[in-house]
Amino acid sequence: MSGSITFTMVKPGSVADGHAAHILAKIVEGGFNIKAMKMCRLSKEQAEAFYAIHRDRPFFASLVSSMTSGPVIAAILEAENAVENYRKYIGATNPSEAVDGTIRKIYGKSIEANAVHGSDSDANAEIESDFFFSKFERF
Ligand code: IDP
Ligand code: MG
Repeated sequence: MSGSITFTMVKPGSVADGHAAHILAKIVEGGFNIKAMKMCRLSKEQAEAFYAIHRDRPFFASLVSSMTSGPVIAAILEAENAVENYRKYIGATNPSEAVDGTIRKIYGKSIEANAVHGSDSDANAEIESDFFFSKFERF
């Protein structure tokens, strides 16, 4: 398959609730090809760096706390127009505003605990993929 990449994480709340396998199955069913994947737990410093763009937002401390509360499953996905198509597939940031059938609508519990991450641009997909994966872990 050819196409572009995006980066995703199954967030700690969804892993803790036992939804990871269902979410990963849905990602594959959606036509997203897994190029790299691992389970890991972010340190506070790593979560702060990953979400640095949101440093000044009122929810930053809470976001970092929830993203470090347990392991995530991080993955690089490939598809045609991966960034845009994956964001459509996961749904709006706020699960209550997400379209029926999207991952965030099904598995999201709140605007913060919204089940999954998805990159917002091709440039950030590369930066975020490099943040988590060495070239030896990418296929
Ligand atoms: P995105 O994940 O849809 O790209 P962003 O605006 O980049 O949304 O926000 C990053 C993450 O920060 C969201 O996925 C969510 O977990 C959290 N977040 C965003 N807005 C809020 C908010 O208003 N309150 C609490 N958490 C938020
Ligand atoms: Mg974002």
